[in-house]
Amino acid sequence: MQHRTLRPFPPSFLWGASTSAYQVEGAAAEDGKGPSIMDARTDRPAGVADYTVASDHYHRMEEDVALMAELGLRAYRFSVSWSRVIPDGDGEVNPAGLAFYGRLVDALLAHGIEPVLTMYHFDLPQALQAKGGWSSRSTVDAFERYARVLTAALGDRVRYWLTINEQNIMILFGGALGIPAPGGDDPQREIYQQNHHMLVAQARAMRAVHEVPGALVGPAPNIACVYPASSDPLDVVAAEDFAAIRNWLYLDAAVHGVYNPTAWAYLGERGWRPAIEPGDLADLAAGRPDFVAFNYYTSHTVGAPTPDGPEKGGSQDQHLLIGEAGVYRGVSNPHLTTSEFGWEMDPVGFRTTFRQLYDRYRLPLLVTENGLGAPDVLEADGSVHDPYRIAYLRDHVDQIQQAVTDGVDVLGYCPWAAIDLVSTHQGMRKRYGFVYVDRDEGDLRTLDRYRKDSFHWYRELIATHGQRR
Ligand code: BGP
Repeated sequence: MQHRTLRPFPPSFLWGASTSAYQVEGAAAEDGKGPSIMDARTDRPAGVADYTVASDHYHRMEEDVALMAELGLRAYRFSVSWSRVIPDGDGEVNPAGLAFYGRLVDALLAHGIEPVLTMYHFDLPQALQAKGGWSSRSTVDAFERYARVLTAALGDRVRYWLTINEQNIMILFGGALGIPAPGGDDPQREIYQQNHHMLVAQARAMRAVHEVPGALVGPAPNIACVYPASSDPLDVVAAEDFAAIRNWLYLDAAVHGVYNPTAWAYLGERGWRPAIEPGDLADLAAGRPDFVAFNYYTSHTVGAPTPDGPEKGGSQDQHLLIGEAGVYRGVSNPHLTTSEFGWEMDPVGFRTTFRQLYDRYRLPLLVTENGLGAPDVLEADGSVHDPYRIAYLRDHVDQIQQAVTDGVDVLGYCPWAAIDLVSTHQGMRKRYGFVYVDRDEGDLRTLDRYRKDSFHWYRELIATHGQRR
């Protein structure tokens, strides 16, 4: 039902915004930073921006934090570049790299902005990749050690910790993100071995965070409700199967420390179950989150598969579903419109996703990404008119309040992105920020910052605690 009397946002609600290290920082080889797999990417079409300079946030951090303060942010969700802190992933700590994040955290706190720190957002150190990446058990140990380096350095100032950003999208649609494909005789089996290693690494990192008094930790997958294409019971089963493979596999493991049974059966039937070593299940069981963070851009709609397909697909774009033979077939939802980049926009599905998450896990929920990618235009007078983004965000905030009124415990909302940054595979022409960054794909121009119309809109919304929107 649509509530007519809405509950206000909780007083402690964290109005925030998000970025990730490799997409915003630049300075890809400065102050001792080692290369990450994102620096080593070779799959971008010619002319699409790389991450060498990105939004130059590394050099303009104070200016960017001042803009966040002007926006009124109560939280800023960013990620740490693992290879900036430990250049080869498991060796010497780079004090200059660590110091950057110390300065960032101090700048945020000085403005009353709560830091929300993601340990790992797609950018595995290239040196670890060269040693097998997540196929190697040693990467689990390296991640735990890295997590402990971060908590030791920043645990006195950072309260909210996120482990791994969108592990599920890395596993299911890694090609769209530029994650190197696994080798081996059966790459799909290998990918679920990598997934298992990440789950164990995440569990150990959660335990490490809990050794810091007062620190809170959560996983940060991309979660989308999955609709059946019709009331045909076979479509309903396909929707449940895809939800298990896409969503619940990751969160059942993170929250309850167990594999989701539907997903486990799917893996078993295909011969893709990972090898589980002694101690892994105990590690999974011991890593308990305090909250669930999730990214939401769109819902998905699926039907039962047709007899001969479709083949597993989707590597071109993480949210344009094709399907998987014998499991599900992605279909477009006739009730939804799409963004310029083809992603369906579904604010009501956002509320449904909140409800499903809260029903399943009964943990506070923190939105760590949500937003609209569009090719914004900088006008001659320095303004940027992005009414489409305001409409998207307003519709989604409306649905958060419906979810709050439903009784869901919502900690905060960190839309993507605090400022423009380089998209995962569409460069600078797909912008998300409240702040425009003056550069395009190849031409770095001034890199100056300009407030978009959505900046002024969001500032007003935060100032009125969600009332004026
Ligand atoms: C999520 C990622 C982000 C981000 C966003 C938008 O998958 O966590 O890193 O980029 O989606 O995606 P894109 O840049 O492909 O539009």
